[in-house]
Amino acid sequence: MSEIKAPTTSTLKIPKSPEPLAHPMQDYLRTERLPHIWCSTCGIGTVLTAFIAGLQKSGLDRDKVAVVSGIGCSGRAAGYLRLDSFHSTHGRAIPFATGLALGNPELKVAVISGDGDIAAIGGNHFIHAARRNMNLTVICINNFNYAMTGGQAGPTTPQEANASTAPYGAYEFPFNLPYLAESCGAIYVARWTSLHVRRATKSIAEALVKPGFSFIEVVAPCPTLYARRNRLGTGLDLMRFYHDTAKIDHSANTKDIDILYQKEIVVGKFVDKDKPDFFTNRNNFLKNKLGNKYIPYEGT
Ligand SMILES: Cc1ncc(C[n+]2csc(CCOP(=O)(O)OP(=O)(O)O)c2C)c(N)n1
Ligand code: SF4
Ligand SMILES: [Mg+2]
Repeated sequence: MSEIKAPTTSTLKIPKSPEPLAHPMQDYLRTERLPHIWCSTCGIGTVLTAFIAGLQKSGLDRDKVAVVSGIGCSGRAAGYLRLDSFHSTHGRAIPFATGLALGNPELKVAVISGDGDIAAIGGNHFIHAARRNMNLTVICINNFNYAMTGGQAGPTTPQEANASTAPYGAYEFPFNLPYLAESCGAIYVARWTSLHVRRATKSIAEALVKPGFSFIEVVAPCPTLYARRNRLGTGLDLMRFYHDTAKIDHSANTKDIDILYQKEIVVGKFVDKDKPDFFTNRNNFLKNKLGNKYIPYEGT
């Protein structure tokens, strides 16, 4: 019987590995920070993809764009972006972003953060930034819970949904975020799910170039906490659910689009109107009062 020889490095033909393909969005990502922290089939990465695509589509000069996040799984979004981006503190993304916008009116400032960050601890900042028509685009990734800290119920948890602090189901009345945003004065309001990547991308591109306060809610799966606790399956199962139950209705009245537990989700661009943004309003008002004595505000 002939002896079988193990291949040596001289006999073994190792195919030359092709050059690794560059990720199409690599230029916009801090790749040195990867791998990211998000769980498999989590929806946050999809929103980040939509944001980068929306930014590219908007035609804005990326050197004049800043992105701010708060704390939470969603709050990690800013840190992965190769832009001027800030991972601020819980609930304080909007005031931080407001400071940037005030300091440099040439900047387009976007906030990407979670439902807890924006609507609970940061709720007060949210309503006042919308009221002032501050020049911000706020993107809220709504996964219906405080994911990072263990799946507690938050201000958007639908009634009946189970959460670590609501073992018999949530009973509080949740916020309808588009209605809240519109009521407070937002000039652009849309809601999508993480399945609607192209539509969310288009909304982000539109919102980014619109002066004033724009708001986009993106409903996204949290498979590890919200979905597992409610036995809803993986993120893919939730994407199937969005596919089967989301209804696009741009003409829906925001007051009618509450999200009920595992029921139809109305999505669309609900508000797109013009109103003087914070700077225009301030300058017009004070110019009117003070005449030539007034020096228009152009940043610090
Ligand atoms: C002042 C303060 N309070 C509480 C926390 C704890 N905390 C960290 S993340 C988080 C919840 C984040 O929820 P959400 O904004 O919905 O983001 P998600 O993790 O769901 O993406 C909380 C309560 C904190 N970091 N700082
Ligand atoms: S805990 Fe939920 S929200 Fe956080 S990364 Fe995992 S799946 Fe995403
Ligand atoms: Mg959340």
